[in-house]
Amino acid sequence: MSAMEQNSASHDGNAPLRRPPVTADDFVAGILVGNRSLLARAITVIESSAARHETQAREILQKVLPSAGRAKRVGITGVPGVGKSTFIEAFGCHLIKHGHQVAVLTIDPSSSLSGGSILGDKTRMERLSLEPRAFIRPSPAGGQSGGVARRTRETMLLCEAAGFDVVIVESVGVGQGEIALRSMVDFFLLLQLPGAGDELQGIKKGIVELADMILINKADGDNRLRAEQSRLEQETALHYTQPSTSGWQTEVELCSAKTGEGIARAWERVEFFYQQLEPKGIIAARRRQQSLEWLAESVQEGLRQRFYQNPRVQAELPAVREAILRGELTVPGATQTLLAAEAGTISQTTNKSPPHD
Ligand SMILES: Nc1nc2c(ncn2[C@@H]2O[C@H](COP(=O)(O)OP(=O)(O)OP(=O)(O)O)[C@@H](O)[C@H]2O)c(=O)[nH]1
Ligand SMILES: [Mg+2]
Repeated sequence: MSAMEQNSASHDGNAPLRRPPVTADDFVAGILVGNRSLLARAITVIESSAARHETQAREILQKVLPSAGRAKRVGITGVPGVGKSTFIEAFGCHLIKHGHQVAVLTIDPSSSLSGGSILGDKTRMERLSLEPRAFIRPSPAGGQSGGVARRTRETMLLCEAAGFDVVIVESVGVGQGEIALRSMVDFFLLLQLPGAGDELQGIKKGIVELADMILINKADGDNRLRAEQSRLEQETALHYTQPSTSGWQTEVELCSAKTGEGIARAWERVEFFYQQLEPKGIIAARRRQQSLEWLAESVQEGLRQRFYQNPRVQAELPAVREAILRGELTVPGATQTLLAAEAGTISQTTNKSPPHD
């Protein structure tokens, strides 16, 4: 069952990893019995963009698929400082106390710069990270989706197969990330601050419309009254927006991640959401739709990769870019040239003319 080849190659080639080889079957067997270390390593394989990992990642996913899909998938977003980490700590601990196994996939937008927020989250999710029934995985933010890691969907499936019945995905509330997050979770929770209007909180109206629940956090101490006020305003505003999920009226609740008030209530509402919508097939329908969106994205990513890895494109690209910079070639013309190069239908390069002005 174990691999014959030695998998000691590393990314840069000068610091070989001397781990014993692990096959896709090893990973799958480990994940299915809830082995944390193999789960974590499988996620690393999934997140890798090395070609040999991609093949193994596909095999792992294919094999865990029948055991995935049973978790409640909850997305959490909100502007920096709203209390996402503090909330997830309180919420996660509450769930564990009630017998759940909780996976938390957090996105670390700063990992490439400093790794700072991972350290921050370790201290802010201190209790949760010590819970044997919790699994916290920070992932580097993905390029295009801005705020959700490139492989969050796959990671979620692995966590489900490993037995986690609640998967929380956190995204930083700064823009398009929320749309990507909405397209991979069942329930979408937006944390807001008391008092300030949406504009001041940097939250676009479109994001509010994605929410199944708006939770006004920090509703404690002097903030309590302002939080009540915000709730009324939000509720009024919601009268004029389309619900994010058909058959579910978006709710506004108050909570304090710090004191724990409202945390139990928030989970009750999530459970109620499933009780109401699952029997009607609304969750399943949403997931099917999400799979199609995922397929479209995945095909796009595959095409983009194949395009830029094509040797003819690589040969053509520098000259085409130069020609655009010199103002000699239009972008549509350049695109046509590159697509034709990829398809193998032309072979001439754009800069064959002698270099004189
Ligand atoms: N009073 C009060 N303070 C809170 C509450 N929740 C979080 N805080 C504080 O708000 C600050 C930010 O909390 P975080 O949990 O780090 O917020 P975050 O949304 O994860 O922030 P980023 O990771 O930077 O996006 C911290 O100082 C928390 O202690 C709350 O319910 N009440
Ligand atoms: Mg945080």
